Amino acid sequence: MKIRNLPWPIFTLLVASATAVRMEAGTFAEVNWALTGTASQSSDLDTEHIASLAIDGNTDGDWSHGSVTHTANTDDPPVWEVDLGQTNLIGEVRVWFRTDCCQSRNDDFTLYVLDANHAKVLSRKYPGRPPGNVAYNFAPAVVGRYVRIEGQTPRTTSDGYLALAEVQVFNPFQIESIRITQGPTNVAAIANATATFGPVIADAPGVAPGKLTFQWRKNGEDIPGAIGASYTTPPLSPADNGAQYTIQAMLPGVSASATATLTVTAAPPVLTIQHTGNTIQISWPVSATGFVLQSTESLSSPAWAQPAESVSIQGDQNTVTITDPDNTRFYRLKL
Ligand SMILES: [Ca+2]
Repeated sequence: MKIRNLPWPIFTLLVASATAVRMEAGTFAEVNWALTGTASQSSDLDTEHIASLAIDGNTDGDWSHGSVTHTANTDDPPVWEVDLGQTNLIGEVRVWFRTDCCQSRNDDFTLYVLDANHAKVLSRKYPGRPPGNVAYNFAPAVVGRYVRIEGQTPRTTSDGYLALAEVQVFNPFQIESIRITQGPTNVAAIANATATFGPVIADAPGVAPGKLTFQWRKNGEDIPGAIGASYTTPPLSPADNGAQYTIQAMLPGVSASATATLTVTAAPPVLTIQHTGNTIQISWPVSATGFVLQSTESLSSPAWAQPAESVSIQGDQNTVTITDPDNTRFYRLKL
C-alpha cells in the first residue's frame, strides 16, 4: 500500500515546487519581519520618541517628521531591540539612522542577532561613522529571534544617545542568483605601502541594485568596515605576503565570492654614503639579503660591476670603504 501511495505525494510536491519557482522569479516576496515585531529600548528620552518608531515602516530620519526613536543618555551602551515574535531565517538587516543631526551617536554601533534564549548568534561592529543607512546581508541566512542595535561603548565620540529611524529585518532570497563578473586581481606591493583590490563588479539579474552588498575578507576573516566594491589595505608588512583577499558579494541569503593573492616584497634597501676627508664609506642594511653592491664610472654608458673593495659588517650594516677615489663613481644595489 505504501508503495502505491507514494507517487501522489511526490507528484504533488513537485508541482508545488515548480509553481513556487515560477511565481518567485523576478517577483520575490520580501518580508520585513520587524514590522510585526515588538520593539524596546534601554531608556526613553520622552514618551514620544519610543522604540516602536524604528519598526513603523517609515525610514525617514528627519527628527521633525516623527519617525525616529531616542533614548536618554543614561545607558552604556544604549540599546534598541526588536523581538520578531518567533525564530526566523534572517537574510538581511538594514539600519537607518537619524539624518538631521548628531551623526557621532551612530559611531561604532554594533548589530546583534540573538536566538530565542537571548544568546548572541551574530555580531557586526561598524568601525567609525556609518552612512545614513547600513545593510548587512547574511549568506547563509542567520537563524534568530531578536535583532539588537547597541551604541558606542565605551563612549569616545558619541554623547551616549541612540536614535534610529528604522530597523528592517528581511527574509532570505530563495532563488535569485549572483555572480561576480569582474573579480579582484592579484596585487604585488612593497612593505610599508598599501595595496588596493578591486573594484569588483557583481551581477544579480532582476534584483534591485541596492540589495547587493560586499564584504571583504582577509584569509577567511571579515575585515570590519570593508564593504565597498574595492578595498585598500593599511600599510603592509612582510607578514602580509601571500595573504588571500576575498570579496563576498551578497544578497539576503545568497552569495558569491572571488579571491586574489597579495605578494609583499621587502622595501628596497637604501644606500648610505658618508664622506670624511678622502674616505668614502658606503653602507646598507645587512638584512637586505641578496642585494649586491655595484659601481660604474659613467651613467651614460654604464659598466656596472662589483667594486674591488671588500665588504665588511659593522653592526647591522654592510660597509665598503673607499680611500682616495681618483674619479667620479656611481653605486647601486642590485638584486
Ligand atoms: Ca521609523
